[in-house]
Amino acid sequence: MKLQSLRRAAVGVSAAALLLIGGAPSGHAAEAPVLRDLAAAKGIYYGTAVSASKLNGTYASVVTEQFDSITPGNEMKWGSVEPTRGSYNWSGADAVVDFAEANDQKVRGHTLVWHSQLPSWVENGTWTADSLRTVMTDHIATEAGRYKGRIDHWDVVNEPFNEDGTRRQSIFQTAIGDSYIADAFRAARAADPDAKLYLNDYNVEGINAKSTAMYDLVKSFKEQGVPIDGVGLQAHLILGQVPSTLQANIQRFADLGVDVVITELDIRMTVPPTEAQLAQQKADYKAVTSACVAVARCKGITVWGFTDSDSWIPDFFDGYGAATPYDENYQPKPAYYGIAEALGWTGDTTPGPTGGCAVTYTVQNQWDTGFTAQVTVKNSGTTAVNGWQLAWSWPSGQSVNQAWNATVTQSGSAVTATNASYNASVAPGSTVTFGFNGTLSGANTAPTGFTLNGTDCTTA
Ligand code: 9MR
Repeated sequence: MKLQSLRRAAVGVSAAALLLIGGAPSGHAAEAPVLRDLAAAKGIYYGTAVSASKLNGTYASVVTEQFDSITPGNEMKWGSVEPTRGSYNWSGADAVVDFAEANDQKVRGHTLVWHSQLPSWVENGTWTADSLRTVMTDHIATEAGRYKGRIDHWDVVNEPFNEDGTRRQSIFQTAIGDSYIADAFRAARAADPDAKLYLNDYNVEGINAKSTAMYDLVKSFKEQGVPIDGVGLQAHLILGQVPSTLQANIQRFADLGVDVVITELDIRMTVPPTEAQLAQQKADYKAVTSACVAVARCKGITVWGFTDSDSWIPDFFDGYGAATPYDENYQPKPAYYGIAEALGWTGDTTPGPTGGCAVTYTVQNQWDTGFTAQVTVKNSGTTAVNGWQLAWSWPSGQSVNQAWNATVTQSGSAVTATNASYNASVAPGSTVTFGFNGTLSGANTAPTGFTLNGTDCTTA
């Protein structure tokens, strides 16, 4: 609790908000899971890529609350830090590292050597093997040296393989040759001996030609004493396509004597998402997280952006999106609960709103034997409700026989109204309305004591 308070204080969350976030002030509202705490209890970290320019407000609050590792999405890339030769811009990278230290988070440095987002003076330069090797190792010495002791992992070399396992013909490969990767790792070790050094790539999550090429390279590095500590499996996945060999692949790298981390997890789908797609995404996030938890040398997971409002997917894949665990309004999606469940959380996956709810119950029409009622439920809390059940008890023998905008069931005097597919989500401050016809046996006393997903609501 002390640690959490410090985290929250560090981003300036008010005392009133602290009460709402940390506690369950109304009824028996479920406590939202905290991924970083759940992950720590399993011996791993849970991280997110961040954009330095967005590290304020709600975005920053969620990053500090939920994650214990952050990765700058772009700010440490060569093109960002040295756009023209010899002229450096460390502002974004510094901001991310400073933020992490203020919030008790580790930093994954991303990335020292990559074919993409290179400054054009490197990409389009005329190089000999020696001249480019020197420029590359100087760059590593400068950047990894600047952050020496402050970076947990470095992605030393990113995406060096083609899909068939051959080497990508990057400027480094074509100018320096196969040895550039080992050269880069040696330079990184010299620059920051305490940072764990990673080789990172995509489409290497399952066992395939590309991941086998990575495996073979790591094996040869271990045999030759080239300093490597781990491999990063990016995991930019498609809905419903978590590779069945993910855990076995993690295990085979672990067996080589290196750590494994998931570095850029996202799971994209066609948009707008349906409830069924969001449920599948939950299962997929849970499966990836479980595979990591199952292997001792799998040290952590980073999602590539935690909110759908800060994800690269819509810009790169036409018609796809919704790839992260939070929606565009920072509300947790089912995927978030899938992660939490894989980390051992056993709470309610459809908690009531933190901060409460308010019900307005109106009898609109009444006759001898029956009546029509309308129920409006307001989410007066600070967290979204995704899927809801409103429960109450009849005081004078009424029963429901036909409902609209909800499915209503009754057992004895206990009534449960469940959302329709189109009104499952209730954002903070919003309302949802449904109605029904009931039958009477005498009086028509209005019910009180409504609960929304177990949270007590006030009645108007
Ligand atoms: O998230 C990054 C996005 O903002 C950039 O536009 C993009 C440019 O290539 O790079 C994204 O991050 C990439 C990461 O550095 C390496 N693996 C693939 C990621 C998604 O493209």
